[in-house]
Amino acid sequence: MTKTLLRALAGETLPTPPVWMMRQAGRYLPEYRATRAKAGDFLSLCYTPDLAAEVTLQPIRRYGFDASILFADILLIPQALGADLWFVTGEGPRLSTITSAGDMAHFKGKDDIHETLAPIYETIRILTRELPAETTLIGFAGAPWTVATYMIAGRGTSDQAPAHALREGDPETFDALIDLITGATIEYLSQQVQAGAEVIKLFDSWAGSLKGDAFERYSLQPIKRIVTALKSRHPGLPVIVFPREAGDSYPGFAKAVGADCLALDTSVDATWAAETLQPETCVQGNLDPKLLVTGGQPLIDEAQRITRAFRGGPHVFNLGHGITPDADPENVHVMLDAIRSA
Ligand code: 1CP
Repeated sequence: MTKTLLRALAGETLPTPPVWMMRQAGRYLPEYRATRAKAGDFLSLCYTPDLAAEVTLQPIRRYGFDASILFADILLIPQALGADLWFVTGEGPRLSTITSAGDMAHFKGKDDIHETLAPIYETIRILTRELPAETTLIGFAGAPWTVATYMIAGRGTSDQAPAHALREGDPETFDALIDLITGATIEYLSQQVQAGAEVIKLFDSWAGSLKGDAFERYSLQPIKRIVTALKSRHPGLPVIVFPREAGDSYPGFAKAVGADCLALDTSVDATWAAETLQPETCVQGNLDPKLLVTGGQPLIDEAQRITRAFRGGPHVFNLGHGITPDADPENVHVMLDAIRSA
């Protein structure tokens, strides 16, 4: 096995960690903005395999990252299930909302999503042909709780209040929604693997707003169900999980869900994580994306501090959240040089 990402995910300690970035294909790159303009809008870009493959490849050409992440979005599953989805430029995603069981009555079943999602599988097939031999292809989906927060509120929210309200006020409807998303996600990711995705990442971006029993029931358990099903269908498939802002629920999480790697957000201290989390699992993270905006010596120092902190065990270098549109593309070269010379 020569691909460095796969080696780290298998538990190997490497002299230099494999590197990729969350949202590495995105608006901070002029070539992304050009291809997006050609597609017309964000969803057309996701559903046009040639163009989606092109933007997936752009950061690989520019920086030679060790991994490439499929260009798509976590909100394509809601759309495939029958929710309305559109993007408001400069604001973000908008979806139809869910306030009662009636709003889900017209949804499709978990096995009926592939007609909508077929272009995504085609993007993966193109990438398996076009990616450099040493680059690992990561497929992904949102975790059920995070996807549910968007489906219920109809947009991104800072406190996920509408989702919490449905969870507490109408648990039957909420549980049915989580179950539907979980089942659909298993089918979607399984098709991604069949098309050529070598690693799967699950993004639970809003895991941090669940506490105690609710965290266990709606972040951990659905993720565990997905990981278990995928690994039984695709033995040996490596899985990365990102329970963002899970705080004191990070320890034990990867093991509990059966994942191979735990992605860390910016709030997690690398020295603490090296002592507490890395002995149980490969860790991924966790440079603050703001440093790619501001750059300079603080960027170099922090990239090297993280690299050195995790040097004693399996580590995948990444950001603690997605790179932002105002990041300077030159700073990514600075980050890579810093990691390699740490
Ligand atoms: O204007 C544009 O061009 C759209 C910006 C954009 C991009 C580049 C969106 C809208 N989605 C994406 C691609 C994307 N999204 C990828 C693949 C590209 C890559 O990583 O290189 C991935 C993995 C995602 C995942 C995603 N989408 C998450 C989970 C990760 C995270 O950031 O926490 C979430 C929450 C989304 C929803 C979403 N899609 C887009 C936006 C702006 C948002 C967030 C909306 C909000 O919360 O308000």
